[in-house]
Amino acid sequence: MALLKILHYPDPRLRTIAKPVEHFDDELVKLVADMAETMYDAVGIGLAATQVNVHKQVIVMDLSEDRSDLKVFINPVIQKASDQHVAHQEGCLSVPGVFDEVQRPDLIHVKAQELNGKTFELEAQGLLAVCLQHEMDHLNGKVFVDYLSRLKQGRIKTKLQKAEKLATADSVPPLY
Ligand code: GNR
Ligand code: NI
Repeated sequence: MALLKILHYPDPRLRTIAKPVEHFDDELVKLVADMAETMYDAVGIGLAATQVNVHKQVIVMDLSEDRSDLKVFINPVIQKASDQHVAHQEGCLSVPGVFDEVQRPDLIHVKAQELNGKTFELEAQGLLAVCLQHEMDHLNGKVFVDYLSRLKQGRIKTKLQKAEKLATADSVPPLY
């Protein structure tokens, strides 16, 4: 297993559209294991492959209190979404330190595949629905800040670019 590097907004690679998984092989098993390790290490509730610069339709998630219920969604598709929307406070491992409200359909019907290729369907509501839509957006090159005002997007970009600069400066200390 290995920890993967999480891309940070506004990295243009977060805009890449993920391709469907075709081969349910050992390479996919390794990717899912590494993504799960990375998600647990970062204390997130979900992670899309896009965020670790792998552009395949793969999502890992664990909404359990004790982090013991790993869920894997390969090639997910929303088959139906309710007209009724609900607001939820969202955060993102690719947008550290930023939390804001996003409106999304309250109830969704999703079809996806398991790690072994088996197809399953589920009806999601509440946090599961929010998280699934947030992760599926990543696979489509979308980040939750895209739903916020241009003013907020600009402020978030500036804040994260400054943080990135500081992090780079810290890792290369001056000689004197
Ligand atoms: O850890 C995460 N928490 C979260 C909270 C509210 C709505 C969505 C999320 S997903 C996020 C992890 C992440 O960035 N996944 O892409
Ligand atoms: Ni995210």
